[in-house]
Amino acid sequence: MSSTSIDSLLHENRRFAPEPAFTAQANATPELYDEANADRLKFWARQASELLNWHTPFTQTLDWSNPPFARWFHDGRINVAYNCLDRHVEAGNGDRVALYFEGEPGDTRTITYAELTAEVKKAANMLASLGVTQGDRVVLYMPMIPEAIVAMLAIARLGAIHSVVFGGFAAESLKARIDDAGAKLVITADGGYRKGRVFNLKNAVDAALASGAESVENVVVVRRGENEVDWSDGRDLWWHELMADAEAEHEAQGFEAENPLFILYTSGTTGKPKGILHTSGGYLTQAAFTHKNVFDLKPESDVYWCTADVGWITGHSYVVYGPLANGATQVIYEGTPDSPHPGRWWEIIEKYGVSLFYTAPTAIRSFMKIGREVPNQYNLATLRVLGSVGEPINPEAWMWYRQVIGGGRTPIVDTWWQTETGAMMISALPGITTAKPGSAQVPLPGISVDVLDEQGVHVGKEAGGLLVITEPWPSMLRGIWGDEQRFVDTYWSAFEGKYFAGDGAHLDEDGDVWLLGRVDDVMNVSGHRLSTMEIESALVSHDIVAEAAVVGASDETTGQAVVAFVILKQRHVDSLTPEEASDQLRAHVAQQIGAIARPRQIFVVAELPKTRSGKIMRRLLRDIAEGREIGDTTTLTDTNVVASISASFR
Ligand code: 6R9
Repeated sequence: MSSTSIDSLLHENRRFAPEPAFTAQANATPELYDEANADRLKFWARQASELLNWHTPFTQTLDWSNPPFARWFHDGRINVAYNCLDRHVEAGNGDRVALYFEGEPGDTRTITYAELTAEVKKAANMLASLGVTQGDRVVLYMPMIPEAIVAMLAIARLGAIHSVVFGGFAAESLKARIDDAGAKLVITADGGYRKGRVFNLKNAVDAALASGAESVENVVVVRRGENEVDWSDGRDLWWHELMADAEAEHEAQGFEAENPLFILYTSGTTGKPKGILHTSGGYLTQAAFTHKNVFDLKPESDVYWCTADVGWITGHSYVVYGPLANGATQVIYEGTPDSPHPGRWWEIIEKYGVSLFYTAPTAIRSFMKIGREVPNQYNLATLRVLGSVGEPINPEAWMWYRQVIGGGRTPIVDTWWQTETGAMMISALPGITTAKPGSAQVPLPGISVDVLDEQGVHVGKEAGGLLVITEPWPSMLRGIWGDEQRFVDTYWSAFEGKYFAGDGAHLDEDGDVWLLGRVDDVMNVSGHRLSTMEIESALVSHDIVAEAAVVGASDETTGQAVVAFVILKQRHVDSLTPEEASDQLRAHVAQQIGAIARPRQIFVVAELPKTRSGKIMRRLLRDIAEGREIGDTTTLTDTNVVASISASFR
């Protein structure tokens, strides 16, 4: 938490009151807060009953008798896929478009709720015929195509558990996740499009399975990239061939509200990613409630677009479950924002008349760098709510987003939440909240947060500390897959009975929350969570490295960037130039973890600064990586180390 960021927040005085015309038609009302404040559990019970369809209604809202293990609506029975599909068709909305798919090469598909329901029913029968049943884990490793959504919903329909692994992760990371989840099936594609080229996904699955992942019985392959793939007869099966033979009818069965829905791996402070476990009824309640009220969704008329990939939590809650539970019409786009031209996103907004748009600050900042001339060429007048997620949005990016993309009219909702929280927790409500650029502002109705000092004392107004969540919430994680103790230790041990989020926060004079970034060893690069430890482990796994330290240095576009400092093994010091070593190691990290983890810079150094107790002084390394004056070094064992590092930096 640097003092400069706190200062700049304190000087942000711009305010944007809601437009009366927006307020008059808004889904949210100020009474939502009153209702939730009066009786939080009754409030969530009402949302769960009104927003969702229950096979068997619940009678108990929350069982918190064994904290931190929560059970929400646990005696109710529900089918998540039925809520996202069949019930909209049964209500007469089968002809409404569910998905406008835009492939990167420009191919398109329009899929109605009736069509999506029919596909998911067939896919559920297909998976059942491969032996997938309640509680089984299925790993998805796919491009952003409709089949990814069909597969997720088909797995949910069977009461099985999906674990989506982002297609940018390398084979090693994929294997570790398949092993940890004990998946019996992998669904992938031959390849997907990115920046005008096909990237091969099937290869990585083959590599993962060649070196382990023995739980996997079959690999189902969607044809997308039409690239050559290796085939393992008996194990590998084409999606389209199985679907052609699948039965059309499938009746959705109700499962317990606490039936696991998915595992999603995310970076923590140690090297091993955590399998965050989410369940059904509570998760879907909060995903649907927040999507409806934070975006002011009018399912009959809005066109919604969230740019996240389904490999991330935002893609789970705000591409798949929230929008589809609410019967929304949405755009999904396969490729990158600037392919084949820098106006691609704005062209898509104009083409489909997108009205609700959800993206990340890193994307906004990269568009700012290109300039407003690009979006100005497109008609963006249909936009009426703009959302931001993934990292703090700096006030300048917020203003640009509102003025250049939102034409100075649209409310902006800066939504704070995490893989672990499952759904949005802190956000303005459009039409209700007077917005402050750069602040996520207020907990949503039914959510209780606080900012505490290290002793656990509330910090009061105009002060900074650590963000905690003080009451259980419906979409909270239910655990870490296979590691109960890590769940308790990571989130519930810092402050008695409270969830510790890992973020620093500041409360302003109104008590509004300003997020300040992670306080642990987790970096946030382009809105993606990466662990310093995980990248250090990858570096030291390379033969030439003796020791490595990784820091997140601030970066104008990506928020933070990975910067590594490595000490080479003696025998390589003279045989490799620092440039050669750096090139090899950057490629190695990309191959071990994925391209998103590739360090921006690697500095080959002779020593690393350590405290007397042997801890690497990351703060100093960050100072060096960001080109600042070196701070206090009095606890350093050898102050010359810093001088020699900064010398090699130049
Ligand atoms: C949804 C998502 C979670 C971490 C979180 C925080 C950062 C997310 C933010 C934000 C400030 C926002 N974060 N949204 N920081 N303002 N609106 O991104 O989940 O990938 O698990 O990351 O992202 O640091 O702790 P996840």
